Amino acid sequence: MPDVLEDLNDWRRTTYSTDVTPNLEGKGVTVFGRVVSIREQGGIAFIILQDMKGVVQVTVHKNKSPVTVSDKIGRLKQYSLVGFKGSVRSIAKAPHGAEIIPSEIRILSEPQKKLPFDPYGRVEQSIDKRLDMRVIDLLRPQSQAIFRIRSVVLEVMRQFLFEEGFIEVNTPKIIASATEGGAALFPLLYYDKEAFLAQSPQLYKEQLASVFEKVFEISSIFRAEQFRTLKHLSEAISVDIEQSYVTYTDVMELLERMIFYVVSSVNSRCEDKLSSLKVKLETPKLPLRRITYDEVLKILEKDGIGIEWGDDLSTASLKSYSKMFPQYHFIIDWPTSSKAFYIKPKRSNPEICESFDFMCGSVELASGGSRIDNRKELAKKLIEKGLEPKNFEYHLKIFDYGMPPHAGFGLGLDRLIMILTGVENIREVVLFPRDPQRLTP
Ligand code: AMO
Repeated sequence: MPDVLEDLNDWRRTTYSTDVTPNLEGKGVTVFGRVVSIREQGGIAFIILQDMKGVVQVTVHKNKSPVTVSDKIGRLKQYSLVGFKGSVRSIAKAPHGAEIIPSEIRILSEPQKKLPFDPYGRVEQSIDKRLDMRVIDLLRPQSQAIFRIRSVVLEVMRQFLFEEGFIEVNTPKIIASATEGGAALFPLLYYDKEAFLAQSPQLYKEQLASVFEKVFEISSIFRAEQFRTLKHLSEAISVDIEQSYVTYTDVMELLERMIFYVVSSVNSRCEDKLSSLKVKLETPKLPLRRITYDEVLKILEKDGIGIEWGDDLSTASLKSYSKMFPQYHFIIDWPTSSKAFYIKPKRSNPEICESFDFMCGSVELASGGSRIDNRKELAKKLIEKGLEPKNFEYHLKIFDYGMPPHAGFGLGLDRLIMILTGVENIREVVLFPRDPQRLTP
């Protein structure tokens, strides 16, 4: 370790970078952060320091500074982690209109290797290269903006759901049986038994809604997707809600109000982050459009795209149809055969079920519906879907003790963040994404 490195000892931060403003003129401050750049000009060194809030300029007049400071500045490397004690001076050209004239510096850590790429540079790196060194990539202003927006979204969603009277629950991620028929499972050895990673908290959230009435969970869902696409991950985060004594129309209304709240909050709290990503968010006008599956098929037919009634909407057909509906909307009343076994068929026409997909353009952000709340009917649907009721006995037996009518949805958090930050690849909005080709970092 080079001899210049020092310990933190009794140094503690007094001020964040963005709070170094002309208001603090002449005041003493202690700041910490990473050296973004060092520029020398006519015996003056300008250092840009980045901390969790932003950047601050530290200016060293080599002749006027204490020898210890100018000495260390001479050896300071880009990307080092340092602390400065100094006084604040107003200067219009500096970020936030002020800079720090340091009286002391502590170099706490410095890079031992050349960075694989410059996170502050202008050269665009491939996403794979960036993900291989994700922690360095996270220093980039764009990545910072994405993950700070993501954190605000999580915060305000929780706030919204708590205000609506929901309680947050945690359900097991090592489970005994599939819930989302189509999407493949990750099997694992659980002691001497076969188990799976949870595709969804579906059955647990339904059971819990029978007791707590309004529950939500924000957690990982695992899908063994076979293909690498821009919208699919092997591990995604889902915002799941389930509510008793309501139907799918009520939870759609809840979902659209939640989206309205999220978009309004991101607009008011993340203005600088959105502008650094060059994104303008339009607050959705409620109620959102509800288009039936049958209507979508008619629209596609006019466009020359034939979809067999009962089939899912292909990516290509959604691309075409989304030109007409580029904003948030619902596709409702899907064929019963196209949805999971727990979705309730309509009493008036059991070929159609009380279900919805929540879309933004061609991106499916959430799906949900009213649930079957009767044991016999649920067992029958399991068989129709080729599933074994005995594998679901742990769930079916709950219905023997009374199950209220209930409905809910699962919202893909990562996909929502893609829309809110305007990125095309879902991996951009996940810290350490998992896909068929990526298991590290
Ligand atoms: P579904 O399977 O439609 O429904 O999943 C809900 C939402 O989760 C997101 N999602 C994904 N995001 C990224 N990568 C994936 N591989 C992936 N798979 C799903 C999507 C999707 O709309 N139990 C039901 C929900 C319910 O009815 O409450 C379910 O899991 O945005």
